Amino acid sequence: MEITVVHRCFVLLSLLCMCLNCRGCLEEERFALLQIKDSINSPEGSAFPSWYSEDCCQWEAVECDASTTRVNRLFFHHKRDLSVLEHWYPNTTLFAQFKELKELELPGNNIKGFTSPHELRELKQLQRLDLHDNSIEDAYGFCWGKRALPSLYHLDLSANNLTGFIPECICQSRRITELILYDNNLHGNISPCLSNFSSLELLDLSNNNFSGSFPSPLVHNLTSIESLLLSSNQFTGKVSFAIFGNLSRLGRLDISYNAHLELETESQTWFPSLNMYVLNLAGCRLRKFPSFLSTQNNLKSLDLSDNVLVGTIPSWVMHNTTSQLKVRGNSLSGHFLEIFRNRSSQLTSLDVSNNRFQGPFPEDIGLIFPELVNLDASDNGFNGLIPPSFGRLNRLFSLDLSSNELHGEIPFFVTSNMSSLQVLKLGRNNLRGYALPRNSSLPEFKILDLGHNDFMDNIWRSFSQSQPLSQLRVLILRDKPFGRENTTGIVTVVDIRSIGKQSVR
Ligand SMILES: *[C@@H]1O[C@H](CO)[C@@H](O)[C@H](O)[C@H]1NC(C)=O
Ligand SMILES: *[C@@H]1O[C@H](CO)[C@@H](O)[C@H](O)[C@H]1NC(C)=O
Ligand SMILES: *[C@@H]1O[C@H](CO)[C@@H](O)[C@H](O)[C@H]1NC(C)=O
Ligand SMILES: *[C@@H]1O[C@H](CO)[C@@H](O)[C@H](O)[C@H]1NC(C)=O
Ligand SMILES: *[C@@H]1O[C@H](CO)[C@@H](O)[C@H](O)[C@H]1NC(C)=O
Ligand SMILES: *[C@@H]1O[C@H](CO)[C@@H](O)[C@H](O)[C@H]1NC(C)=O
Ligand SMILES: *[C@@H]1O[C@H](CO)[C@@H](O)[C@H](O)[C@H]1NC(C)=O
Ligand SMILES: *[C@@H]1O[C@H](CO)[C@@H](O)[C@H](O)[C@H]1NC(C)=O
Ligand SMILES: *[C@@H]1O[C@H](CO)[C@@H](O)[C@H](O)[C@H]1NC(C)=O
Ligand SMILES: *[C@@H]1O[C@H](CO)[C@@H](O)[C@H](O)[C@H]1NC(C)=O
Ligand SMILES: CC(=O)N[C@H]1CO[C@H](CO)[C@@H](O)[C@@H]1O
Repeated sequence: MEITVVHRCFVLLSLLCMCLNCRGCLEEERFALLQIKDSINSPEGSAFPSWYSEDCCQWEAVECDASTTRVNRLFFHHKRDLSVLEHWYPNTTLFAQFKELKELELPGNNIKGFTSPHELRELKQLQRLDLHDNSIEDAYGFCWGKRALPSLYHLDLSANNLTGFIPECICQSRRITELILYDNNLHGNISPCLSNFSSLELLDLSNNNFSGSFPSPLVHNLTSIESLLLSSNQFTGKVSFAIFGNLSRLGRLDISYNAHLELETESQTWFPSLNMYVLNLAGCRLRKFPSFLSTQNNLKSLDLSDNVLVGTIPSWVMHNTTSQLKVRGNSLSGHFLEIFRNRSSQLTSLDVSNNRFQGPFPEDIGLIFPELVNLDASDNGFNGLIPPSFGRLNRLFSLDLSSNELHGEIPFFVTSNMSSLQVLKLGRNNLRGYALPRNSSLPEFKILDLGHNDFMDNIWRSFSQSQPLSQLRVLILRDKPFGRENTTGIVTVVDIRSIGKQSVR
């Protein structure tokens, strides 16, 4: 009797174990993962130390389908030990074991190529392949043929070492809607076959060496495009903005910094049906603020740097841009901040540097830009005092007012109330008084540039009377003497962790 009970218990337990096991991962998938672990750690490395339990679905960087318990997502981000200089050549046959794999992410693993790359064709369910930030050279490895990878919609080969032309065969993977190839060495004309990709929603070819005339016919055919990023290439020619006018889904456009591109925005009085949120037209030889911007009410980020804009910033540009505005490197002038009188802005980043703006900063600047994180107003003709209300900008991370005509003292609140400030550049002005007001407290401070001013105080005394600047890494004081000490000609770019204890000369 007792024996039967024990026996029954044993049978039950065994059944339970089998059941638990069958809910775990497949043996062949577990085995493949362990082989991948060996290979990513070869010849040395310590990735995935926790991979040993039975159920590989519980392992780090592995996800399984809840019902089939088959691996459906692998995300090995920066797992290969980069001190091992040898490249990794993953054996695609191992990955082909995961028949239900939907997402394969291998960024930052020093991959130069694959062994038997064509095996990836077995992954009929693969939707996303992310190989960002590796050293892959051969784009032809991604020619899988017409019917292969029928589910793949996202291919990211950015920040690799791809050279040559975009292979035509990539166009055979018709389902791709997101093609990301920025930061490579691709060159030549953009393959015309891409214009057959009418389903493309995201195309990012920035930071390559594509040349020839701007691919207007291609743009015309990308009727589903939402993000089109073609900046920092060698495209040439005169382009009318009208070519983008019919791309009704376009939300993000960047054609900045192409070699000889000249963008024409005013050839017709027309207001495109676009509703853009990011528009980067830096270095496009614009002479005027594009008038169509006055109807773009949802712009978050606008970059018109390094054009040939003159006059002042129109109020509709200031008011309609809600997060980032850059107009660096133009010939803009006037008192553009006047338009904010009694209004506040949601901008988090404003770069007006290297222009010809003048006049004082408004007294209530701290109320105008309550959200500001970065302000660069350097290389202009701003004058007057630094308003103490800067001290209200408690999110400000970086403030650059260098190379202007500011005078007076640094207000105490600027160096005591800006709890997030890490970078303060006030060099090349006519500031005087204490280099750092007494009792300054800048807990996050990392970079301080005070050179070329008329501070009377001994800089080290200023520092010693301030709260510890424990994070300070770089201090720049140039040319003009500080106080009575003979420090003329000093150029100090130092890593200071113990300021006040010793003086650096
Ligand atoms: C790739 O993996 C398969 C399956 O384990 C194996 O048969 C093959 O020899 C491997 N290829 C290389 C080049 O290591
Ligand atoms: C990129 O490829 C070139 C040869 O085409 C090679 O000289 C260079 O070292 C490679 N760079 C990297 C980062 O692998
Ligand atoms: C576009 O696709 C069609 C049909 O597949 C093909 O005949 C044509 O050559 C393609 N166009 C380009 C520019 O590749
Ligand atoms: C643009 O698309 C149309 C229809 O989809 C096609 O006939 C035409 O060849 C394409 N243009 C280019 C330049 O590929
Ligand atoms: C880019 O292409 C031009 C020719 O179009 C060539 O002279 C130049 O060396 C290339 N630059 C790089 C970084 O490959
Ligand atoms: C945009 O569409 C309109 C009407 O459909 C058409 O008249 C115009 O030529 C198109 N513009 C471009 C640049 O294709
Ligand atoms: C701003 O508001 C003040 C009072 O709150 C008012 O005197 C001034 O006229 C207003 N300025 C502008 C430009 O509306
Ligand atoms: C100091 O910052 C706080 C917000 O962090 C602000 O409410 C206060 O007005 C500021 N004080 C001065 C004098 O700017
Ligand atoms: C600096 O702090 C000390 C002690 O906290 C205080 O006695 C002194 O008045 C403060 N000086 C200034 C200028 O705020
Ligand atoms: C400052 O130092 C320089 C070079 O070290 C010297 O030529 C000059 O006479 C000194 N000036 C004073 C005021 O000590
Ligand atoms: C969101 C926003 O501020 N939209 C403005 C854009 O500019 C036009 C013209 O100045 C204003 O009428 C909108 O209110």
